Amino acid sequence: MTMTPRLITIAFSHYCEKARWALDRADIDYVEDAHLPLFSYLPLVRAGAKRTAPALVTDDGTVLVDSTDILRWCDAHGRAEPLFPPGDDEVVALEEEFDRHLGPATRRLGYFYLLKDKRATLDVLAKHGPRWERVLGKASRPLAAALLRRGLRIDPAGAERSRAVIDRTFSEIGERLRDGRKYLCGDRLTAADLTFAALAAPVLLPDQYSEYLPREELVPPAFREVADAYRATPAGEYGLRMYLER
Ligand SMILES: N[C@@H](CCC(=O)N[C@@H](CS)C(=O)NCC(=O)O)C(=O)O
Repeated sequence: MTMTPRLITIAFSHYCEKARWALDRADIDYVEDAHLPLFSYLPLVRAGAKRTAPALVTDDGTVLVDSTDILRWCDAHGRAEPLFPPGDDEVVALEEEFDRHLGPATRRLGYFYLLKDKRATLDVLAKHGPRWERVLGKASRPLAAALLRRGLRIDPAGAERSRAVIDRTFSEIGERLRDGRKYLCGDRLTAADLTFAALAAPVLLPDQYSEYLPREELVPPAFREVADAYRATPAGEYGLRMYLER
């Protein structure tokens, strides 16, 4: 029996955004099973996945527990040009590098600014996931924020380290783009481009990601300032350009 693939997510997670982008691009029919942070554990464990979102339960019941595996599955089952062109080791290396370093850094910096602001946090928590999670998430916001802060080491020193990782990555990508190329590898979008743009989204705040962000007027000014600075860099402009093609 085949079923519609189910993507289990933390709705606003950038790794989940990466998976959604690949599935949408490959024109694959799927349903999103969206949750709030921490509440995501139950459906993930039930599906036999790891604790991290996203996980994809495919049409034959296979469970993919990592966003990179989901991208590869899209290549095998979708209709788009492959995100991993056969034999292109550079795409593989860049994608892996962004996953390991850029993703955790943008997540920490984004949470650092978001969690300080109660109204902005509540706005994000109110948008997706089952109603009971949103009600409970709202009521337990201080506890949930404390757990996230501890679990992800979201503090001023951590934020500074993450900022340095993002700055380094952005300047390396800026260097790469200096010869005027439109994409990181070759002349079309690959997993490297998609992964950079999705994982940079928490600091670029692309319009196309706005349904996962606090409403414009609730974005804390310090957060907006940081995002504006990243948006103005060559790597930031390029990330936003990838989003225009999303
Ligand atoms: N390598 C994983 C990372 C995914 C990841 O870090 N997901 C986060 C959300 S942004 C998560 O589910 N965290 C919950 C936890 O680690 O307990 C992937 O690419 O799928």
